[in-house]
Amino acid sequence: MSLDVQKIRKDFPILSREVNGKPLVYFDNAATSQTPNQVVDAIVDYYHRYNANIHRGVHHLSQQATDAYEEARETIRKHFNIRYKEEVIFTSGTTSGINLVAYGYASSLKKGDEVIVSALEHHSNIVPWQMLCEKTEAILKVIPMTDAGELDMHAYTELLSDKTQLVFVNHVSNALGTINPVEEIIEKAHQFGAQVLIDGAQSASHIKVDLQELDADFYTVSAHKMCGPTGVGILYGKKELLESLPPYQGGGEMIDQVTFEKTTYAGLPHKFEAGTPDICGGIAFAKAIDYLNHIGFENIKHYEDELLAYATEKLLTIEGLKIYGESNRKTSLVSFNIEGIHPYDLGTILDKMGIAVRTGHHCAQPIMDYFKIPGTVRASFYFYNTKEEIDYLIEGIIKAKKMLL
Ligand code: 7TS
Repeated sequence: MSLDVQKIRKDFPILSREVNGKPLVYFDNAATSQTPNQVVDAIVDYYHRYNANIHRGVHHLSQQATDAYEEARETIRKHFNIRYKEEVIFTSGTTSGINLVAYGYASSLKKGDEVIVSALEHHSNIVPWQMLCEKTEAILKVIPMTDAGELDMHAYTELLSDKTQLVFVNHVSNALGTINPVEEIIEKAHQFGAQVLIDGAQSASHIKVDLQELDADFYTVSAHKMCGPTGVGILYGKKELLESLPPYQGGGEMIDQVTFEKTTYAGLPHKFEAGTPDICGGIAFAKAIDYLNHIGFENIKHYEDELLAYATEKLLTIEGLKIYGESNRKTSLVSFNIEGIHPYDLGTILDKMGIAVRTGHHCAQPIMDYFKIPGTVRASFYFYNTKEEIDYLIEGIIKAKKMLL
């Protein structure tokens, strides 16, 4: 089945606005995706009809909000084929999910233990582990990358040993779009008894992930990259591992009994959900997942592959343009530079034409260092983008090139 993109675009009023007097072309979806009416309506409905704190009140509204929030958890569980509802921890997004796990391992890692990260990571999946290594004197090892922007899997195999405790890799690189072979990474790590955290910030929006099949130990997601609101996401963790980790934050909701002598903690998932969560955000996240499933991930993938192939082919006709990230397993994202032009300058001119791209290091400085560049221009597509918009980008780049060179 093909997508009726014109019909889909009607769900996103923002796509019809103008920027700098030109129709908006929104190609910054890897930073945050746009939000369809169905999700915005769910947010409005929550605040109009049943805004209340959850898990606490005997009153009607509190019960209604609690039921909706727990139903949202169930929708998310089903979508990712997670075995138990307790394994779905609501967080404020990928960054907080990773920090929760990194904090938790501080009490079990020992001096000389090894943890493995990849060269393709967002800073969110580097810095928390560096902080963990500083605290525990564990050693951080890095899976190197290749010129094509793929992980060197042979080198990965060599890094693994009985000392390896943890491996953390993103499913999809935000700077290059590479889809990493996470199945193989997980399987190999498990052979050494190591646990694996997969950063799913860039994958969950494009790929339907089956977490039982994937067998990741932890998986993190941000709602705002998959048509949901900002400030909410989930951490999936295998039950026995989550049970063994200490709570991340103390406060209301996460306790069983509190006395000044001793506090006992609530069971999963509440142990990791201190304080009032983003109730509306969780409910809206589930709506976003329903929306995406209604469109269908197979349809999304098929259409986005077409957009990627089209954009890649057209971009490469521009003289002096180099694309970074040449894996043949990519999501719909192109990161590029034009010889002699700073990415920031190109991005600024494109913005004047109403085209939103991201420029800079994309919070992935080690990748930029590898290519010895200050940054790239990144155009990241989603299922509501069109080939006509890509044509407009190409025209824009050609015009900008004339102005800048
Ligand atoms: N990991 C990856 C792979 C990401 O792409 C991002 C955000 C994060 C973690 C952090 O997610 P957050 O929701 O907690 O902020 N990436 C981007 C980006 O590429 N441009 O802006 C944000």
